[in-house]
Amino acid sequence: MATRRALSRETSILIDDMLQGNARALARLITIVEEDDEESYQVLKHISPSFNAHRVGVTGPPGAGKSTLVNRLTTFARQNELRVGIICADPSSPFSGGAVLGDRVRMTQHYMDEGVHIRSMSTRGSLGGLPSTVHGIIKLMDASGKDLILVETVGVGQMELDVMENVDTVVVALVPEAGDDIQAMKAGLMEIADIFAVNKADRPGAESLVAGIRSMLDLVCQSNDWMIPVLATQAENNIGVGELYEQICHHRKTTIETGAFSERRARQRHDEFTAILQKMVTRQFMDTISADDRLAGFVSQMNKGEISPYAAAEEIFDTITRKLL
Ligand SMILES: Nc1nc2c(ncn2[C@@H]2O[C@H](COP(=O)(O)OP(=O)(O)O)[C@@H](O)[C@H]2O)c(=O)[nH]1
Ligand SMILES: [Mg+2]
Repeated sequence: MATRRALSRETSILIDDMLQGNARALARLITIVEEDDEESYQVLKHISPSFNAHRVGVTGPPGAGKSTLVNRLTTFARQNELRVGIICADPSSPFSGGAVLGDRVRMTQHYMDEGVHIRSMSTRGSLGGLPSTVHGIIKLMDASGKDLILVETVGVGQMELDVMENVDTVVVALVPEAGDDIQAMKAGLMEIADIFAVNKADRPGAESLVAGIRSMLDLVCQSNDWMIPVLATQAENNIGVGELYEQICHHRKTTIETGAFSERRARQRHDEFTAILQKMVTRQFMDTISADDRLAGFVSQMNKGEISPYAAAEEIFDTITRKLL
């Protein structure tokens, strides 16, 4: 077996501090988890298994007003004395890094608030963080005692949809622009939304977008337990955001009552377990292959095109598992 590193003393102290609510310790642990290596595994293994925060994803096209909504929702949560974690995995401006700056400006009031921890993840190239990393950060924030975690992603790709698999409530933000409802359908946003926020409702076309989404929802089979609300919001003017906040709370309450909440969490845990196991097995196999000339031979034959990837994988798999079992 590959040697498994134990948690370093330094990291162990960081974890203790983070569990006491120390913001600097939390920030440093997030950096460790972002590395997605052995140390990050150990950190995630050690943090409390009892998670209490409600995890809310806010997704939608760039410019829909997601950051503004998150900012407003944070204000409501703070009025209710909830501690808030914000994760912006929004690379809307990967070239200039403007997303981070913009979000900072939009969330200035919360930057000075000790009850709010903000983390931007747009440094990781176009995807703004891998789903597994975002999931790790969500857990860290949860373990550090946050009550509400808001995760902002741009709803454009599979990665972002995967991030949304890791939350309890998904808010899809759209704006009244030509064909936005159709865009939402194409991007797979209709399937993942628990709540729709038609933002920039001060602009023309908002009402018809609300109606369009409602009629689309009528076509798909909705669960009887939760009727997906379609709300008109003006994040900029703080109109309709209180209702959005209430619907988020309502979604939590309802799904806990129906059992959908724990079902979703169970599915997330299972996906996570499978992903971890896959990584561990792959790493172990790769180590074994590089330490064994015969096995490495299959790989180089495969690289040269002399045998197929299927044949190489099968030979190697059979050889290793015969030894193990
Ligand atoms: N007209 C109008 N503009 C808004 C509204 N909400 C946000 N905006 C503006 O839309 C722009 C994009 O907002 P932002 O929150 O950064 O969008 P994001 O890319 O989805 O995070 C900003 O200039 C906001 O001030 C709204 O309700 N009405
Ligand atoms: Mg944003």
